[in-house]
Amino acid sequence: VTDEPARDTPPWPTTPLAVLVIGAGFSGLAMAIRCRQAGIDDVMVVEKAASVGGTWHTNTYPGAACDIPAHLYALSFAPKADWTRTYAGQPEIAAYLGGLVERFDLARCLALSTAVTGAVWDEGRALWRVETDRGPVEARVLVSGMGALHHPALPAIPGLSSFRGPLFHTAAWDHHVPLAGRRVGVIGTGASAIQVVPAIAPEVGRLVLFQRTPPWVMPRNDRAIGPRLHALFRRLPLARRLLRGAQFWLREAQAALGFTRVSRLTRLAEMASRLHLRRQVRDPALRAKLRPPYRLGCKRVLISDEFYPALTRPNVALETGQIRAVTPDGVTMADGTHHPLDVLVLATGFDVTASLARVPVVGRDGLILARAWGERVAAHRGVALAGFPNFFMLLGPNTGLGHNSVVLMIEAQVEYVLACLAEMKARHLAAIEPAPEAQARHLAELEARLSASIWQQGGCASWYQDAAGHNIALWPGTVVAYRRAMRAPDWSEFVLT
Ligand code: N01
Repeated sequence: VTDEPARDTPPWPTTPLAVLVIGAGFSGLAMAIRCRQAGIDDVMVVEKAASVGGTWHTNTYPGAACDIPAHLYALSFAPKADWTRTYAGQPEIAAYLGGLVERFDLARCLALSTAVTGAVWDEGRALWRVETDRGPVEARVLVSGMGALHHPALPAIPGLSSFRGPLFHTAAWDHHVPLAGRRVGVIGTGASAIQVVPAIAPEVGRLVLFQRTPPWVMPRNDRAIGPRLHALFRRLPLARRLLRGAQFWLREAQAALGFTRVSRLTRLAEMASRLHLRRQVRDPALRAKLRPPYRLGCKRVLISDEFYPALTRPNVALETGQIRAVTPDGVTMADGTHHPLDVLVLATGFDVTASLARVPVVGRDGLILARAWGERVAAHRGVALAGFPNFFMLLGPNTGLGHNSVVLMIEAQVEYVLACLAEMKARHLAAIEPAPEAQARHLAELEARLSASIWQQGGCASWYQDAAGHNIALWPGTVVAYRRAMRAPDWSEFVLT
């Protein structure tokens, strides 16, 4: 994906907007579309990249694809009949999101290549003063669609910056670097790495995969979806909805049956994953290195039919030792083994709290968001925060999913925010924010459920947790339960002024 210059930039607002949305990924685009459909025309989305798409614009690494079926990973009000595979690749998802701009006439409310640098709540005027690199803008309501998987986490490995060859993170893939015949190292074995490794293994001269913790991997069963089904889905939208419904309920059943706890289902899934490994890797020594030492579900469960076979290729080595240092010409292990490399890829994940922490958001009485989150990153129902009036987060704390499509969570949140906006209009409110007691109650309920979850009990560390071990990323229930809780805001949980 090339960054094209921004087009159709709307005139810069000189009077306060009704709604300003930060980020033009799934969340921001959904918010803008639904605002417009609800009759709120005075909405603008600012996006620092030159194109829409968010994570699907930036993550262009070879093999990038979604591990949720495409029909389920699309907005319910913007279906697409002709997804070409069960699991869509990054180019197709990026094109889908790009297509929403024309489909919903968003160009006039989209400011691309515009970075938000800070936002301050103006109590006297009851609005947000937002600074961008294009100038200031004011809005009565500020919505963050910045996402969590956004700022690359770079590993604290000694000597990293001394590496002489090309070195880049999966989320900033350098497509100018030729890989053919070269010695490539990949650090990490999460969702990004297991897609990159099989995609580049046939091309590179030698690939060394540095694994710290082996992932649980399940079969993927990806299939091409042909023109016949496309035609059927176009002629008979009900058929597409039935497929989406089946994909949804299959995943919901897993959560309802206890996928978020150590349960019988966990053991069954572990057996299925071990069978997958046994079928794909004949070498017992390699198999032993790939057996996870923690319970399935503790980290994100990965799906791939190509990852294990890629590791059995003669030009691929799995290194499970501890990395001592990166040197100018490769990676040295704690036992002294040295892997000479030409290119080093960091598939080391994301700093999940960085997005909002790096953009100073200052609420009532000078309260800085990063400081409000000092003890624990949290939000009332994952979307709003006491002390931050008229501020909403999409895919905020504890609203990610390990089992189903996050697009469904985003839609529930967008509708919740719209209900708040409608209430503000109907009751001529200047400001709305969660009551601290309601927020504390929500958090206590969340913590109680999380403490019994597989993510706390499964014996692993992951990006779901903060340094103190709190899971700050995932919703510990079904999507149905979340949607039910979000169907209509309970005004007793809010301070309305
Ligand atoms: O990142 P990760 P990711 N030395 O944090 C290792 C979504 N996503 O980009 O497990 C050595 O999962 C780390 O090791 P360990 C999805 O939600 C979705 O892969 O901590 N290794 C781990 O193996 C996903 O969960 C899709 O021991 C180091 C890896 O780096 C999320 O993004 C595709 C290290 C990081 O894994 C993040 O996935 C891609 C060090 N110092 C991403 N530091 C799809 O939809 C870290 N590691 C398919």
